[in-house]
Amino acid sequence: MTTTSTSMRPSQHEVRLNSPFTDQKPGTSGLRKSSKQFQQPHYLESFIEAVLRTLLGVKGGTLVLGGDGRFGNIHAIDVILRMAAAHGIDKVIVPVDGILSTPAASHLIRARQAIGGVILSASHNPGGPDGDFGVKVNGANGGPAPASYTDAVFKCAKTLTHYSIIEFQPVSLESPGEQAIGKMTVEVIDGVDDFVTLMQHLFDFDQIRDLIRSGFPLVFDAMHAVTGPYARRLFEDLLGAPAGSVRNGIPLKDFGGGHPDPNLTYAHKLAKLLLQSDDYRFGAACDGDGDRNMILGHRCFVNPSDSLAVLAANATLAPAYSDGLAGVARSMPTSAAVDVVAKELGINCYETPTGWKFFGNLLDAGQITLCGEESFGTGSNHIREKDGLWAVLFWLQILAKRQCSVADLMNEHWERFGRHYYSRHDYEIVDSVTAQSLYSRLETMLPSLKGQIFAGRTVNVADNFSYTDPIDFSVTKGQGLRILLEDGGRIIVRLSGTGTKGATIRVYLEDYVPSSDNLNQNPQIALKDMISAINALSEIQQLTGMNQPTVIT
Ligand code: VG1
Ligand code: CO
Repeated sequence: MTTTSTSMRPSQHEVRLNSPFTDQKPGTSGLRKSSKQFQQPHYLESFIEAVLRTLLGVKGGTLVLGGDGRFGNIHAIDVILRMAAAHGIDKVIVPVDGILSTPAASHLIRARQAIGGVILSASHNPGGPDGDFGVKVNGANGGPAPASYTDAVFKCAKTLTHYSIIEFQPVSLESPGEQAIGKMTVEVIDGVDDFVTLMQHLFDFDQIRDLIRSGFPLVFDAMHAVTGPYARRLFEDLLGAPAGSVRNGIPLKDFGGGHPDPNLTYAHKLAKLLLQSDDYRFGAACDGDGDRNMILGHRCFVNPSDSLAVLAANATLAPAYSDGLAGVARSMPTSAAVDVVAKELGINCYETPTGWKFFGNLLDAGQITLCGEESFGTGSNHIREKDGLWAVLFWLQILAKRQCSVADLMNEHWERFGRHYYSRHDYEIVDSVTAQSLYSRLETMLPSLKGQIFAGRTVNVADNFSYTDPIDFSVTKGQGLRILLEDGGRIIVRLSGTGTKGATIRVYLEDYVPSSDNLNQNPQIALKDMISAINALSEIQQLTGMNQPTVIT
């Protein structure tokens, strides 16, 4: 039973009561599932109904909508537009072809004073009919919705009996212009323009252009995901990099069969170009939805935790940050490299749980300017998401000012601040029950570790990380098992919240050496005692049946 496009009145469809959302992990932003799961009848619709019932200001409000171009993007945009119209949204801003990166969405929400945005992406997870799809909901500040909102959405979804949608032919997303669905305006915009203008305000494009033209060959891998159109405009059209500097620049529904996660495993072709050939001086890649980044120099991989520290130490070289930083923040498993920089700068450094949403309050309150995560995420107060291309431009800005190589910059940084050797070991697609029991067993062993010798050092702290937000005092518990050793060594074990197949166990390893020490070891060798100590304690290899991690970063 639906109304026709001429009457434009919302029609009620009955949705089965056995809600499909009961398996959603609590506290996770949005919904990330297999494309197959999203194809179940009314699955997407029930989630969107709950979102539109829970979001503030829907009637008469403006919404931003777009995605990373993966399989399901265009269909979801069509459904969400018709549901938004049925719920009384006044205007939806959609980019051409529905292609919108997560950072560009965050910027648009803020710039257009929208009530929020819906971003269609499963981020770094593969796409296509056999891959994953996702719906992320951001609030009016442009950032990922807090747990209180997502919990309310799932609560609402469980009790739905119907959803509202208008029957209407799909809106054309081919070129900019205004269209209407009933009383609602659909404004199709160039999705690249606003973001590029923002970047031009933050960085000195003339200086970066001079660097690139001075014989500084660079390569950017868009991994056939969302950043291709942005990167081509930025690097090739505006900054003078030769055509072809942006590789895999056309967004594809299945990312060309790849895994759009910019790390040494999934972006190995790019890594090889920088680490094993002499053709390029700088390389970078972003993930599916454009919020992550990997930075590479000639024969030099920049660890993401170090990247944040380098940006903080050199921030004043970029016009946007020339007045200095209010403070910085990092997620708990991110190395303390930025803490050392913050100490020297005399600014606060906050430690938050994993996930960008925890930076939101600190950014909104003006307590921090830069923040980052070990998982290739870096960002600033210019938006409320991590921003892959922003980080790449920031690095180029610093290199343009300092006129040195990436490797020289890293070496100088360690000589000044000391080095945090760092590595993350991921065990992917582990049986969920096995992973949970390994984690619980390890947690019960922690209290007896305190004061003991572990990996040859005294254990100062062994606990499960709990966070009290310094702005709203909300408490978030159970954010990862920590073993903190004397002299700054840290071992952390967490279960991933973003995987869709089984469980992923992440083991984070970190050790600090002062600048007088050996700064040029392979991290796997520098961390070998910690690696064998945690492997033995957790029995991770016996319990998972895996004799090595799936991904080592
Ligand atoms: C991972 C990362 C985390 C990041 C999250 C979302 O989460 O570890 O740092 O914030 O992905 O990134 P988990 O729970 O799998 O460890 V994205 O690019 O999906 O916004
Ligand atoms: Co992402």
